[in-house]
Amino acid sequence: KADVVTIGESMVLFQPSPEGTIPYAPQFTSSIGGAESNLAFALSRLGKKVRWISALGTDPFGDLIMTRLMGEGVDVSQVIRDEAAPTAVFFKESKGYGDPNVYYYRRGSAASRLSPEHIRNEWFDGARHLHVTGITPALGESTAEMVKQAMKQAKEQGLTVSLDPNIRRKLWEEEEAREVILSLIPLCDLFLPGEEEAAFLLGEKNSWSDYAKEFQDMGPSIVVMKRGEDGASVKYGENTREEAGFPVKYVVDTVGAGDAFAAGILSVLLEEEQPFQLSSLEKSVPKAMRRAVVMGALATQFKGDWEGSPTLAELESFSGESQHITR
Ligand code: KDG
Repeated sequence: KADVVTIGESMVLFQPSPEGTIPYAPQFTSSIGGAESNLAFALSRLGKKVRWISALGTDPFGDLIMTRLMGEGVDVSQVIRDEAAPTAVFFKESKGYGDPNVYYYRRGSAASRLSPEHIRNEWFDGARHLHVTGITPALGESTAEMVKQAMKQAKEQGLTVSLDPNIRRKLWEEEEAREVILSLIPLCDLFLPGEEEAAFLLGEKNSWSDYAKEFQDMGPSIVVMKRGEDGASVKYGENTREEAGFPVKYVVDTVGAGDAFAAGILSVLLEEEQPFQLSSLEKSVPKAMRRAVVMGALATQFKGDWEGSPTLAELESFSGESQHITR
């Protein structure tokens, strides 16, 4: 059984230690990153059952990713191990100002060879919801086909679907990115663009509700636009709502914040039996949006992509819902 299935590449992540630029790094720490596994970790810490699916090499990097996910209670039973291709790695370098620089070594990786033929009914058996991002279709034509098919099949098997465009310009050409992501929107129930991504996909518009309406007309019943420190806006049915940002003193690392945001919103929406029906959304959206902005803000407080993700008890205490005793 799984509350959420998520499909997408994880990579081993190397970062200079002590923090600094790559050419002068005496040593590197190793961890793992990947938008979908970031979401899996965050949801698992919030008490949800998550199945993460991707392909990994049979190398030690693949083993490292498997053990990290298993250690956090994520179901990895459907992960493919490909003897003929490596696990991807990436490097993140932070200069202490602005967003970190990311360098990918993922071309030809095991996950980039995923194709529709890999999809199994077992991927979605006993599950309620599928979450995918625009990173997977950026890895190649076969992965783009795979994501589209997976979204369709998940719907056929009764799952609801969310899509975070997660546009990574280092991975593909703008025109292609726009076309492919627009083609996936009709297949999702929840669409989660950032402000710049919405403008990238539709061109500049006058107001948030113009973007939301146009996305909604393509299919999703709820559209949430992330505005970084300014919070987020949501539209479902004819309802709109603004959620203020959750203030933080100091941003350490913005990578992974969008994934934590998505985990926050899903963890609340999925408390409803029919999460994307208007009556359910009317009930759950205020709490879901609040939790999403808190999760996103907290994720900026840590250097790793997901390690700082809170447990449900920590989160509830932090947002004043209950008291968590720390010492
Ligand atoms: O959303 C965070 C991800 O971008 C990061 O963990 C690495 O998946 C990754 C990517 O492709 O950039």
